[in-house]
Amino acid sequence: MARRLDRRAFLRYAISGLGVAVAGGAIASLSGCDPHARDVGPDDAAEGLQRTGESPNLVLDMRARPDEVQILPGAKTKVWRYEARVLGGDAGSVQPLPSSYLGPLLRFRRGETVRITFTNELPEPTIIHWHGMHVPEHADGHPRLAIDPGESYTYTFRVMNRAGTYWYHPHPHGRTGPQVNAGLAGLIIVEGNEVSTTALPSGAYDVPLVIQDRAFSDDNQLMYAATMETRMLGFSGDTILVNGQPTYVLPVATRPYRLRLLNGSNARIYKLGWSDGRHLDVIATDGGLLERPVSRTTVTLAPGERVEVWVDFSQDPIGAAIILQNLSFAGGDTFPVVQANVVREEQAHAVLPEVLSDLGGYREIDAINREKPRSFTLEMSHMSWQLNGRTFDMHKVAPDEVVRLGDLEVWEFRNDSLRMAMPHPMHVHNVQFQVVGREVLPDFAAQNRGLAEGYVDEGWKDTVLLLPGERVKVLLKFESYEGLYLYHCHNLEHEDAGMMRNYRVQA
Ligand SMILES: [Cu+2]
Repeated sequence: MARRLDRRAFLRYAISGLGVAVAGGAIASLSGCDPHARDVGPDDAAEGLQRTGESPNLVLDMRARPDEVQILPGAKTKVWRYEARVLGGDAGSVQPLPSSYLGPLLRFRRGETVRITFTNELPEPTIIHWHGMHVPEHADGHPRLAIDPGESYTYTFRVMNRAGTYWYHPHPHGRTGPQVNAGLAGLIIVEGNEVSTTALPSGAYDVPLVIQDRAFSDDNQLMYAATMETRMLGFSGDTILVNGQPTYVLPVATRPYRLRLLNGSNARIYKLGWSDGRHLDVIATDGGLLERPVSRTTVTLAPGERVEVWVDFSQDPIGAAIILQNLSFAGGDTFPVVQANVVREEQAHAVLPEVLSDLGGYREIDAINREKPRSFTLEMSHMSWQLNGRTFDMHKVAPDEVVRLGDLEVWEFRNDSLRMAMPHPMHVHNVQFQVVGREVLPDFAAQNRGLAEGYVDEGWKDTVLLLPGERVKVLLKFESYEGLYLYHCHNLEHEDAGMMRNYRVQA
């Protein structure tokens, strides 16, 4: 039985932030995280990229096409889905997700080169974006590169990211929300030399979990509405799917697991917690393993974000059900996301490593604009979401959207406009960044607390949530590639409605 949720939770959330009088505009510090003391980038910046003349270590053929899958009992659901197969090379693999509309799990090895030829078999233009990956301009999936039905596009890039959990999804302008909703998304796992790789659960104990919400019609078809309401709030479904399936049950043994969680929803934010109150041991964020595990009673996961969690079932009896729940916030429901059923005994003398990885990192003091961060105001104007008063323009780049190749910068996102307060998960293409500051207007602190306590700002990130009244500072370095990239809100309806801008990296 699929679970239906209260669709108005987001509306209430938005309204709760409206019309709040803010005196003075003083900013209270909510939290900050230490800049990391080493200046090693996330991806071996100095290494040259275009190793021309060299043949790729992995060659994939991918397509997007209409299909039908069994999601709910009864009629099959019409979806759009990605397919992939290996044409050559051995530096990775393609792993289909059984009985799911999701695209196959792509495994890449760090340092290897990949060539992917993508063919559009949909009835409308599309293009793939490799979310979180540091790739050349031509491979980033900018909407101007969208291809028509029947056309193909070839991506060639070297896998420079840290080992971790990334993903891919469409990025055509104005149609990303409906295309993702129709089923187009898949996971990427980059494998590499993590300090603690051997100490972490692997194989069947390393479980990818893609969390999405959908709305179904009475005959089991996906519903999607682009209305004024969804342009404002984003589209939320009333049925939770994990790996494309409702009521997701994970049979587990009495041992530790590594869960890789992606929020692949268009707009829904999750406040995740274990049903028995055990803490979540977070081991990784968007850009791979943390330096050390962090413990949280809840973890907040916004659209586009990933988090990896270690969980140990060795003390749980056979027959126990431990549920990863979404906990109520802003008037929404508490509901199960993943139910782990303990089904068998198994001895594994694995312990959670104290040190997980060499995180590396930048220092704010080294940023060229540390005195005056590049700032981006998130606000509603003329009934549209804007960044510094601008909406998306396919080819335009404003003077304050040009950065220099090799520069380390501080960017500050400011969600402190009082006109309309909404959460915005901000995503920057081409980079992994560090969160080095997070502040909240005092009048918003209390209403945000339930979600803010679940932030994991300690690791490398490419998407960061800003709740109403918040300002977030990030450190980012523009390495390896010149070209046109994007920054945008990852609430896909906000993105489609224009809450996206180009930025240019130039030498
Ligand atoms: Cu937004």
